[in-house]
Amino acid sequence: MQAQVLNAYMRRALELAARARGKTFPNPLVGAVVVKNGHVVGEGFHHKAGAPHAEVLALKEASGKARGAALFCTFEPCFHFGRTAPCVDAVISSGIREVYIGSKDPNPLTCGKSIRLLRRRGIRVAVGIMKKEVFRLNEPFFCAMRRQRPLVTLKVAASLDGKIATRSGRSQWITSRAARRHAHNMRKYYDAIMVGIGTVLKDDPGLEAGGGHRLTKIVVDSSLRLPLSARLLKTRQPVVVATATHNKVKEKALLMRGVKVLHTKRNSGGVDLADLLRRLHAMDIRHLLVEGGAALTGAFLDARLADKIVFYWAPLIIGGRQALGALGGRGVDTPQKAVSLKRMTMERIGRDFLIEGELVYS
Ligand code: AOF
Ligand code: ZN
Repeated sequence: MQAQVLNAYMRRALELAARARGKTFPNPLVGAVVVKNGHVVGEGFHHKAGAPHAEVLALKEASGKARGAALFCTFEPCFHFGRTAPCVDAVISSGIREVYIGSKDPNPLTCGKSIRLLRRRGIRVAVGIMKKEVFRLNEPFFCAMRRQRPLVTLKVAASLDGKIATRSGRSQWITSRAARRHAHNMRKYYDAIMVGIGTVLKDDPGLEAGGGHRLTKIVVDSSLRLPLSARLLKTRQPVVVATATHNKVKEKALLMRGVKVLHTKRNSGGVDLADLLRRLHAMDIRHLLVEGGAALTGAFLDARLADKIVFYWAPLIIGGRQALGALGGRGVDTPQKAVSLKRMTMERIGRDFLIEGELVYS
């Protein structure tokens, strides 16, 4: 098959995979297409963790037509017994003759093993078709497998002059309703949301994603100040409090409300974020949205642990030396050391701008 044709089928598999965006955590987004004599005879995608894998669904739809056909899958079929049986066995027994793979599965349980097995069984395998696109669709999963921590995105909403509050501490509202609604909608693409205790004490946010989306709420609270009446405790979503102190009475009260208390290593700023991320990884959290405040987002940058930023930029000038800037922490001491943005995009949301990019540390 020509490269263009291969890409077209892989693009279809990617399209299918993307339909479940935000719904498969902790699993990746995977799509599969079965092609016979130039016709698509089976399609499938992974809907959610615990549900059948993409390849199995596509092969099921193709049924007998899979014999002698080509399979396009965004990920290498799995090798292991997990929540489901290995896809690689299903591929082999279906009589598929050629397998076109977007990317190797970075999960060490599979990582290359299925590719080798398929080849040993005389099936033609090509790997790396639209690999970049597959990677981008699954960045949280690749980050988890390679770095043993969730992918971290910082969300900031600030005025033209980079302020997130006025000199008297008022912050409602700097960005428009449209931008706020947009930010709220984006929460469904994450499996965890994090704020610092300062933000909870000041704004008492609910941190909901809506639509029944499961979003673990995490509060970074070095000295366990979280009020038991906090709004974020009032829903069924899981809540985690990350702390660097011990307080038996408070911990028990939190536990009674279903809150998980995570004790992390302590550093000069309180909770050690690298340690916290390791623990969140152990809880299978893949994609973390850090919503503030300035101290927490600044600490993520100082620790070089933030991967991306979404910045809502309002055309308002607040001014004032005492008005709080968007990012706290220590920051850098020369412009050469500033964190820069790669693959930046900018779009208009109502009257505001949304700037997104990957963070590059110098
Ligand atoms: C595939 N096809 O559609 C997906 C794969 O717990 P399980 O059994 O659902 O397995 C999850 C792992 O399987 C996941 O970590 C990743 O390595 C792979 N995902 N593989 O062949 C699929 N979603
Ligand atoms: Zn599988």
